[in-house]
Amino acid sequence: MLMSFRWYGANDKVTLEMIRQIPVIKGIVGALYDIPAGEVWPLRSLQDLSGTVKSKGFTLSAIESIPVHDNIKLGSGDFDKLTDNYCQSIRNMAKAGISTLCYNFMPVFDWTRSNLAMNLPDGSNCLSYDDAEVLAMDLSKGTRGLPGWSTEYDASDLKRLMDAYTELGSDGLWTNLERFLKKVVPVAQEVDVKMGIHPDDPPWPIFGLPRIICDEAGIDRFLKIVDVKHHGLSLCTGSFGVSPANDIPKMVRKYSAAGRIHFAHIRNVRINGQHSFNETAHPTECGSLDIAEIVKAYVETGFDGVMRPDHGRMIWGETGRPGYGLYDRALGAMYLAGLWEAFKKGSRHA
Ligand code: CS2
Ligand code: MN
Repeated sequence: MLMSFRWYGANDKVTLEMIRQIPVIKGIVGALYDIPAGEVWPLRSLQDLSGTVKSKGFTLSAIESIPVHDNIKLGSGDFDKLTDNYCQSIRNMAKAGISTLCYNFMPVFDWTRSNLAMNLPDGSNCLSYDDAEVLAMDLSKGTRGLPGWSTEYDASDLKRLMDAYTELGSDGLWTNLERFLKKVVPVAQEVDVKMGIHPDDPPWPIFGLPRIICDEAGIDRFLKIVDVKHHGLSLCTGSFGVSPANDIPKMVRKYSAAGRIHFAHIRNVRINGQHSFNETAHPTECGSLDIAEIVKAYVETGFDGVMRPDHGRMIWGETGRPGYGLYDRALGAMYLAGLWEAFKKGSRHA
């Protein structure tokens, strides 16, 4: 297992020098942030990123994420050209020595929250989600000013996209995912890049848009599309875990034993009601997920992929990118590494 930390590049307030002082971190999860969705990620830029990370003593353990262009998800327009570009980005990743790729297939919106700084009783703050608040958001002016959306759409683009996905529905989205994977996965296999899809976050449809990677049934269907090892999961406990029906330790056991988890995102969440939750500190006692059982499942199935603490709270007065401050993620990494060491010493994989 390679304990890693997400880093947003030269503009990140959390620097590689800071990350280096978290004793357990060996890998950096990075991305290029100046390439428009759909274009090839240049070899040279990937090599530069990898070189920067290496010069501070880390491995560039994963790319999170190469965005999948909406025309791929919609199966429209320049689908073939965009997919060829995606394949070329994967080839370039391999040439730059990067082994793991995280991506997602969520229509229009990536992760969605109603509050990016919900106050907790201990004085820290965290990301939270409540269906009623999300559904009350006014999308008629586009996404500007709404919490968390990295891509800004103006009103007419947003409406056009949302109408197209609504018409497509989840069957159409599955078809396009299948078309995409049948072209991309053979390339990933050939160049030995492990692909892990990130689940939909939250794992239910929002604004009537289809979402398909939400539970075990969805994962089973997904993995069968191309039944090879390089086609797998970025299993995010906090994304799947806000649905009480998802038994995360069981899912980890099943898919890790099958060798299909390449990237483990670990974060805890507190479920407050139907489609309502907030993120919490990592330890089991802080939320609704049994993080110790989850790490145990990884250890006992011999997980050898990339692991990272996922979103943290903002603590000790820190401000910055919601979910991606330094302090709480560092505490999370230490906790996960402690659990890992303890279970490893007690298991036959020691
Ligand atoms: C999030 C996502 O849960 C998470 O890790 O921060 O934005 C995630 O990076 C993407 O959905 C992966 O494609
Ligand atoms: Mn995640």
